[in-house]
Amino acid sequence: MSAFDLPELPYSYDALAPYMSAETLEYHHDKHHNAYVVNGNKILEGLDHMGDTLEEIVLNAHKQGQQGLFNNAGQHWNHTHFWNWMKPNGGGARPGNLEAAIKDSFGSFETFREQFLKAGATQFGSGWCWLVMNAEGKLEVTKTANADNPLTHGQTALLGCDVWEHSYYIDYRNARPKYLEAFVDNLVNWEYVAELLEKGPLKAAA
Ligand code: MN3
Repeated sequence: MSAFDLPELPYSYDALAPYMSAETLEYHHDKHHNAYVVNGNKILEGLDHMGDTLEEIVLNAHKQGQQGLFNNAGQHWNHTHFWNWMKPNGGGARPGNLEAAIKDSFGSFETFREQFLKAGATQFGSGWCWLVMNAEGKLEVTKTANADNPLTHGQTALLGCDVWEHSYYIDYRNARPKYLEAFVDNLVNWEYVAELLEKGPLKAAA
């Protein structure tokens, strides 16, 4: 991989309103995500080949303690998925395979929802909350700080929510729990989550 590219949003800037405003998406995608891409590319230029895929670069940066590269590559990976984890008129019913897996691991969707909201609300400072598939193939809820993500924990990310203040402060001010509820109930693209579940464990040879 020679350089990171900023992907386009899979919908228009105003498509997620009122749950996530055009102003939030303009800043979050055009400024924040773009900065991770630009800064990551600058760091990559000064290093030997770090990998062929973004996943390999994230994992190699983590292993080699390249913190600057890890922060930018990790956030590039996180945000590239984050845009796809949302859609206009999101939330609602889950595809059958996903619903069955959630019931199998959590007992009910409500239990998963509670755990996910709690993980996001209790992540101290900046970070992410996740629905992951662990090494045993079970689903679980986790949280990570800053740019960290399930890749470095040997888990497959199925869903992630950005709880950095830049993701919600324009629309929700300090009410992170309200943002998390809107994310799960009105924004999540469950079809994309089901696709990732179908793909199964990430086989990153890093
Ligand atoms: Mn962000």
